[in-house]
Amino acid sequence: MSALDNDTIVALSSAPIASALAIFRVSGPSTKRILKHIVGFVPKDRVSTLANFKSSNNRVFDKGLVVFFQAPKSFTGEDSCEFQIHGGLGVIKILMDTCISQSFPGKIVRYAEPGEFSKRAYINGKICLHEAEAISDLVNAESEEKVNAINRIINEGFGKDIISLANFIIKLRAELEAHLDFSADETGSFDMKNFVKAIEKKQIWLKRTIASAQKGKSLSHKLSITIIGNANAGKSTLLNRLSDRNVSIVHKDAGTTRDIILSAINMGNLQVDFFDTAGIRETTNEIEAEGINRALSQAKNSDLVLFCVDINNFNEHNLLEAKGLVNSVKIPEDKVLFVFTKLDLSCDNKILKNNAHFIENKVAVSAKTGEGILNLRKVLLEHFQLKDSKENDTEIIFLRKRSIHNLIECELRLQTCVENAKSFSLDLAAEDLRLAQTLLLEITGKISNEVVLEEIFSRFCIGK
Ligand SMILES: Nc1nc2c(ncn2[C@@H]2O[C@H](COP(=O)(O)OP(=O)(O)O)[C@@H](O)[C@H]2O)c(=O)[nH]1
Ligand SMILES: [Mg+2]
Repeated sequence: MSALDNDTIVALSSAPIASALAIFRVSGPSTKRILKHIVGFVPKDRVSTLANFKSSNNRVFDKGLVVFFQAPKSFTGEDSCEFQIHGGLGVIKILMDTCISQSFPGKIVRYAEPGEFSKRAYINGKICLHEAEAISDLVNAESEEKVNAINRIINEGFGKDIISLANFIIKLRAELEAHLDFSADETGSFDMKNFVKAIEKKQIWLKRTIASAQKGKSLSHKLSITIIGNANAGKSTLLNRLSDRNVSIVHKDAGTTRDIILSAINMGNLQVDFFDTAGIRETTNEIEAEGINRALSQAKNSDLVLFCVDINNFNEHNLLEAKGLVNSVKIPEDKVLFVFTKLDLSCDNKILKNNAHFIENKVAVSAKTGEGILNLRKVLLEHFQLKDSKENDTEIIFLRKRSIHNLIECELRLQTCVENAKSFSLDLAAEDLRLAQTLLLEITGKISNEVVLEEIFSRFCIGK
């Protein structure tokens, strides 16, 4: 897939399953020819038109809507069209074959590669690189919160802000280089204070943007939370309570759960995978031992671990043992939340109060009565820096790792630039500005590298 590719690309943009309707997309120089063959004419630009669709052997195979987009006013910037057809796999296949049958030497019509429509839109200057990524993320977003955080990137001027910051840096750099190249008589003396003040103002914006993007990180993938703890601590009961249904078997006998039980739970617009696991204890039973190994490795690979401890069996020794276990399998302590269970059986909270100083991250619940469950949900959402209500999510933005990395690096560059300017090392300060500017332009794709582009677009959906 090169920038000079003159092929016409076709793809099914909706899911490849039998459905009522499907959307089929075409983009490239042969679009009009394909339309003339299938529809019999080129529909009016941007007007949804009802038509019969003919196959390569001139038989009507479906009737539906078609929209033609004349270049450059299309998503890709090329001539393109969209067919709205019936979503049967047979109909889809005939349309696809008919398009491909219009391929001739020098006028190739072929299947699109993943992300190729977006890549063409980017190459033709219709969208910036970070916007192409955001559109792909939107296609894969599962929660309303993530959709909002992505739209803050697409619709709320993030790209403009980045470009205006880059332009600002270019201007500062030009001024600085003038001081380096010409004498003070020609340029006036270097106004260090104002220079530093101007950069520090931009650093404030950058830091705020980075913080918003860091918050959005927890939306980047489905979160996973693993429930571990001693046998009979009430882990399965807790999973059932959080799931609002009986997912996992609960029994008074220890060692009931062995396999890992998954329950996908909606929390404040977030999808979280909860895993119930085998209770940890000394055992000679091979199957149970395997269950315990799996529990620990699942815990290690999760975003958070809920370590259940029966509050009525709680003592300092138990706790040290639990902490030792967590350390031995190399789960960082800040990834562990201790959950004291069976609160309803404890006559008072003295045990917890007296030992509170041993543990930082803790909550107490009764999975049986539901006491403390709301608080647990709140603590979990807070841990991921999200709120149950939507009021406070306005500053969360969703950016890819590469963009967050560049923003952080850019801010660091500006910081060193300030330091260099303060010590009047103007040549070093100018170099810092050059690097900061490059980092920003990489975000929007104004400076790009073919290998990076291939890597980015190959992860998109086909038809996008
Ligand atoms: N009273 C009371 N009993 C509980 C609670 N949670 C679990 N249990 C009981 O403790 C036993 C073990 O529960 P289970 O969820 O299977 O524990 P697991 O081995 O950690 O999965 C069962 O008899 C449960 O009914 C609770 O919050 N209160
Ligand atoms: Mg269990």
